[in-house]
Amino acid sequence: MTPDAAKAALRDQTIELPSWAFGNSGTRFKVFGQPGVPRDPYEKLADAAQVHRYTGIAPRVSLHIPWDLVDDFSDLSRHAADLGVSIGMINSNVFQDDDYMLGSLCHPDAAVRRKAIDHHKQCVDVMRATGSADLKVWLADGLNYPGQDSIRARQDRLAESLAEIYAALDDDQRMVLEYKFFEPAFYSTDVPDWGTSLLHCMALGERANVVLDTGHHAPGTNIEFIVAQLLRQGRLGAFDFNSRFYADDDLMVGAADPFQLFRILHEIVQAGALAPDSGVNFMLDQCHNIEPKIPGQIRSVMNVQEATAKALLVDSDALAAAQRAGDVLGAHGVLMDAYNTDTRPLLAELREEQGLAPDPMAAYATSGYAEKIAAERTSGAQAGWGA
Ligand code: AOS
Ligand code: ZN
Ligand code: ZN
Repeated sequence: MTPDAAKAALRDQTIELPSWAFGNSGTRFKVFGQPGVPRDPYEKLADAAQVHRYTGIAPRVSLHIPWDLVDDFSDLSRHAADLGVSIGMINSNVFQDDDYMLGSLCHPDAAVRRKAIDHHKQCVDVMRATGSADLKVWLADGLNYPGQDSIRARQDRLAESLAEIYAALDDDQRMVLEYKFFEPAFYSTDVPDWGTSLLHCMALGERANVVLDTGHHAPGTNIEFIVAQLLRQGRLGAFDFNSRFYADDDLMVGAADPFQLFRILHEIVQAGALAPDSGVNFMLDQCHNIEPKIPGQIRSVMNVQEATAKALLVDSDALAAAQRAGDVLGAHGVLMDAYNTDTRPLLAELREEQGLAPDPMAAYATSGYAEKIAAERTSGAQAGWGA
């Protein structure tokens, strides 16, 4: 597509930010605190709004319950609107309570399953209060040892629990189910892959779709194939974008493998799934352990935007012609020409047309916001991972 057509498509793109990316995070070895870290969900939204302010394409913030629990969610929603953003997906959390040691929706004890189902119903209430359209479910459920529980019975319990949660949704609300091949369970995870997620979603109904977290696959997995397949079925509900070198590293998207990100976005563009009404929510799921959080999010949004611009610049007519002709190297060359295009000048131009600074990283760095929050947020505990 031409640069002008690419710019038109880029104007419609939106990326959702995770509230937890703004809190302190780390590994099991150490959590490094940073100055100015948000002390509550209100301050997380304020920081997320900075990312939108400088990039212009990050207007929604995903919440995690209970990390982002507040007394009045309508008030939090109004606060978001005042800041120029809105509340996106509501993530449930059934992995941090002692009761969930052996699972949540798949747990052998009906009382624990009841607790986990009721937590999801509480999340649906939060969706009603915030106007959020999507309930995002990721489960830590699984087994560490063969024989620990029945793999098959756990799938039956999962289907039953999910059906009750799905039935609690309003007609205009969706559920999205995230898969992950391992961690924290090391032998067998209950929703380990896109096939399992898709089977449960298909049994639930049309308003249940799959979440693809780019860090949740075995090394070498062809993620763009999964993207293409889910799009064919109209079942790709959302991305959790991040980068991984080894496991679920949650590093900045596009940092480890920008070519993979391009290949994923090429499938999205080919399927016409970039527009906001495509049903695919482009979300980041990252943790900034050693880099500053707000610029970390700005960089990530820009990485997705740059990869999208490259995917839009693919000469699809030339590509189709080469593919029809069986011209292997020609077709590959068309794709690589787009990937090797420097899209930064085009994006700088687009931002200027939208009244934004051409370089969001530089604009944020000179805004004084980082210094202001470091000076102001000196009392109280940080909110974030595990808060
Ligand atoms: C966990 O590995 C998943 O990526 C989930 O999306 C999770 O809810 C999120 O990363 C916050 O911990
Ligand atoms: Zn995720
Ligand atoms: Zn993850």
